[in-house]
Amino acid sequence: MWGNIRQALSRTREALRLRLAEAFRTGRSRDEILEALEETLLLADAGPAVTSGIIDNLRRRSQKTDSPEALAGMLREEIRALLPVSPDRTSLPAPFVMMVVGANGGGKTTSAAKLAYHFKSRGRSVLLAAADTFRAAAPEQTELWGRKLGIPVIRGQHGADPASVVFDAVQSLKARGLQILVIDTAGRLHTNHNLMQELDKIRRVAAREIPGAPHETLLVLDAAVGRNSLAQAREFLRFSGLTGVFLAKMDGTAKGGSVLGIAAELNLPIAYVGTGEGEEDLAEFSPEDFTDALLS
Ligand SMILES: Nc1nc2c(ncn2[C@@H]2O[C@H](COP(=O)(O)OP(=O)(O)OP(=O)(O)O)[C@@H](O)[C@H]2O)c(=O)[nH]1
Ligand SMILES: [Mg+2]
Repeated sequence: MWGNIRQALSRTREALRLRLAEAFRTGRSRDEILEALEETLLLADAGPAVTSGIIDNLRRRSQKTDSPEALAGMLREEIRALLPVSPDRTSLPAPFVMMVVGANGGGKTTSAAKLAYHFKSRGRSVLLAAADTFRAAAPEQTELWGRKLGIPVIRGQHGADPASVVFDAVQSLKARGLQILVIDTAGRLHTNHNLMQELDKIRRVAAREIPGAPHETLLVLDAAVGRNSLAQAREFLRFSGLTGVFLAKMDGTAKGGSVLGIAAELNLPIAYVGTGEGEEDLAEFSPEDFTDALLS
């Protein structure tokens, strides 16, 4: 029913499979293998720093054993070790406030709806806040999701202060005794400081009403943008106390290797992966599953 990482990575795996088979072809020398792997990792958008880190480690570790099988095993270990382990999100304490942030069109509203539905399906009571008061029709988009998924939505008027919508949503969460609040926010560019500060204000309002809130702030990144989203991600990290990444639209790209650069260079765990446009197209990210899906 729920999407899975393996299926979402099919385009990436397709792009890697022949190259990996070629790299590890019997009879190749260690240097030939390493050179082919380096090209493959760069092609998969892992980025120069992560790629040279992996290759250096493989070179060092393969002094004694350099069979293709041994190198393939080491590659798997190196990739796995780069991915920060995500905290277990199966039994979140209540009340729990989760916020999604990111650039325009990255997939925030869809991902917020998927998250709300994900928790609801696990028996939690959920509320959605449509705190994107900037883009016309944004609150309606969240309301549509709410109606479809049977999840209540708190919204504001177009142009209202998003922090006031969050204030209302937190009050409603408490008054109704609901467990999890998922806040959708407007798309913004990392270069726009006013909008970045608005995120800080939303956070402060939430924290005043529920200590520790927002407990989770996920940066929604479009997987197809790959490494080009890194500069943007760094600014969000600075302003909004990110706790993880929601990598949306993984199903539409062969650049799945960008996960490695994003996770390692930001030192942020990937929490979830978007695997399609529907409410069930969400996968919890696990470094093991990702590595297996990528390499086999
Ligand atoms: N294939 C696929 N499409 C997705 C996924 N997540 C979102 N989308 C699509 O991406 C488009 C933009 O999604 P939104 O959720 O509206 O993005 P947003 O970040 O809220 O956009 P703004 O509010 O305008 O900044 C929509 O057509 C979604 O259906 C995903 O995981 N896979
Ligand atoms: Mg949106």
